Amino acid sequence: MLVSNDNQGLLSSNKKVVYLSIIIPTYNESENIEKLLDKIILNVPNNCYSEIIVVDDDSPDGTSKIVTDYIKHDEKKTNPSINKTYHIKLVNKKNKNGLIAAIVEGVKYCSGENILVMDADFSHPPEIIPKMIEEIQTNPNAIVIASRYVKNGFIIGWPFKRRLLSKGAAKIARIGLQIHKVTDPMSGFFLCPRRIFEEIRFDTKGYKLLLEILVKANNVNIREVPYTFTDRKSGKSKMGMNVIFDYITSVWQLYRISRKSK
Ligand SMILES: Nc1nc2c(ncn2[C@@H]2O[C@H](COP(=O)(O)OP(=O)(O)OP(=O)(O)O)[C@@H](O)[C@H]2O)c(=O)[nH]1
Ligand SMILES: [Mg+2]
Repeated sequence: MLVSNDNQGLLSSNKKVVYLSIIIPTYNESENIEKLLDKIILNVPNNCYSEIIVVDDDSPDGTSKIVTDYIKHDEKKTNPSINKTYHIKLVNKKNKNGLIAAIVEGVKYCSGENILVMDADFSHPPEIIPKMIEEIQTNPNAIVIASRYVKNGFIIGWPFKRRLLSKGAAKIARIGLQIHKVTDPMSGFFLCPRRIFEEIRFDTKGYKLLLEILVKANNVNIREVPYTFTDRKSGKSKMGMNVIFDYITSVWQLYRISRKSK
């Protein structure tokens, strides 16, 4: 469990302490993961106890070895007299069966009260994490979504075709699944109470876990935080025809589930 120690002035701030688990699914992210961990540690506010859980599907580029070394080095460099407010875990999966499966596996290792999910490729800027935490503090029963499509949200680096595809897919989901209030239901960057994950049985496969949460979660509020999505600069995208096919299949599956529950 995430245990509280107060050696870094953590409880001296007026804000309530947040117990946070951050899940980062990785596949061939050797060029990004080290820098990303540095950035997350730097940006998580000091009223948080956090655990960072990297879920790697045995990436051939050695991502998990980099994380293992990072954890060892981090343990050595930390002054033992200072109680750390974060720790890092690596979950090494042996089978690659998609992003949703990786996140769901990561949830089993979480002990934080709240779970934040983000990509490893710097499309999701760690600088937004404090704003998302502020939102959940004022609204503990909310799903806090980092959104590209709410006012002041932007996308940098995507060609017109990719933007169109993303906007079109979001529209299909919003209309078809009746989640009109959410501007970015396909965001992969969100924060919510752990209980929401525990109450849902995930049926879809592929990429869009938030969509399934939005369809199945009961009695939750939605908060959206604008951010600028930047296309990855390092490593390879896993986006392809199979991702599009999985998306269509899961929207259809969720559509049938939402109709049955009415
Ligand atoms: N563990 C695991 N992680 C995955 C898998 N597929 C993708 N990821 C990770 O999930 C995150 C999102 O994947 P991306 O390839 O960036 O996919 P995307 O963001 O939809 O596509 P781009 O916009 O092209 O970057 C990244 O951190 C990937 O490393 C998978 O099968 N298993
Ligand atoms: Mg990406």
